[in-house]
Amino acid sequence: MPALGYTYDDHLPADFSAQSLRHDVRTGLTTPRKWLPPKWFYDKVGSELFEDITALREYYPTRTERAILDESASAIVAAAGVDTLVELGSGSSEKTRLLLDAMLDRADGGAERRRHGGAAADPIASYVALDVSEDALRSACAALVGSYPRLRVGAMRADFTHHLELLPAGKPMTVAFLGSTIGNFEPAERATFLRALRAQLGEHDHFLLGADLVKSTDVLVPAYDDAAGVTAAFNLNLLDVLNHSLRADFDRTAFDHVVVWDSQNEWIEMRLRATRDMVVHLPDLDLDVHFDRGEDVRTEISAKFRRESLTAELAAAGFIGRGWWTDQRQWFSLSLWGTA
Ligand code: AVJ
Repeated sequence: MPALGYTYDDHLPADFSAQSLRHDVRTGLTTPRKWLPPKWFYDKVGSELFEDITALREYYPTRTERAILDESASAIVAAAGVDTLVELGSGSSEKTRLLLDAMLDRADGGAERRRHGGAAADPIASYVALDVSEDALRSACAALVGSYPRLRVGAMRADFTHHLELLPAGKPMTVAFLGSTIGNFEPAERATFLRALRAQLGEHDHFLLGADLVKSTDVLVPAYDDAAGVTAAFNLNLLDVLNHSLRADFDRTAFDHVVVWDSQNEWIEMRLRATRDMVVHLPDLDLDVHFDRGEDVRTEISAKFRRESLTAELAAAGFIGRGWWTDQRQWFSLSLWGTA
């Protein structure tokens, strides 16, 4: 047992983030319809701003998902029969605690087993956190080790869009993908991701998905364009991330935070709109980027789902519905999927 109390496996090269950021920025800013992937929002400041977003009155997803977990974690765990929980994009692993509590309670129903064999501290369940951020992994796992003496905790630094083949095999596992992070994928990426995940799961494994649902634009738009301007600051921080990590010279006062509901695709788009003509220099990429006044850079899509179409997408990837939990207003869903 390592002194940390958790195992740490790094599957990414040390310069992974730097290299993929360079690649993404070059790709996204040299195309006629400029875009940047949302994963680069989450530097230290961006992660703090996201935490602030989750507490906003207008931003319902986090608290709604937590309310569903509060209500239904035991039912979910009972349906999945979880021994090993693997969480993709685990971040702070904060909401995960509700699932871990239910898992440990359930495993302890085998208190019998504990009394008759093994020391009191033998692990009765396992949790594997998978994230690209070493800082997030280490602080989340250290905190979990402190709170859950009977949980085996592992951290995997990996990118869930590329490294699903690294998922642990053996014990029946449930792979959790919470917070509607899946909404950041475009439909084609979603299909690829779901198939890749399905290929890693055995017949007793499950997939637990947190997905935000389609609802009135009166609710959706303010959730991404809050009155206090926290989401605007979160969006604009992306320019600071580029300035700091690529020595770019974006003037963040020359961009507006723009939120659009795309009713065709049923997704929210966040954009940064240039308020004047300008040239931005990215010396680390040996690149100058021209912006026209009024030109947009798409920084995020946040797709919203319906039960029927989600079920069809999951079925196309080889998953079968095992449970659907939602809040009273049906704003957010947690769904459990089996493989056989
Ligand atoms: C973390 C991707 C689920 O899409 O709602 C919050 C990120 N962006 N406000 C979302 C986000 C703007 C969030 N996800």
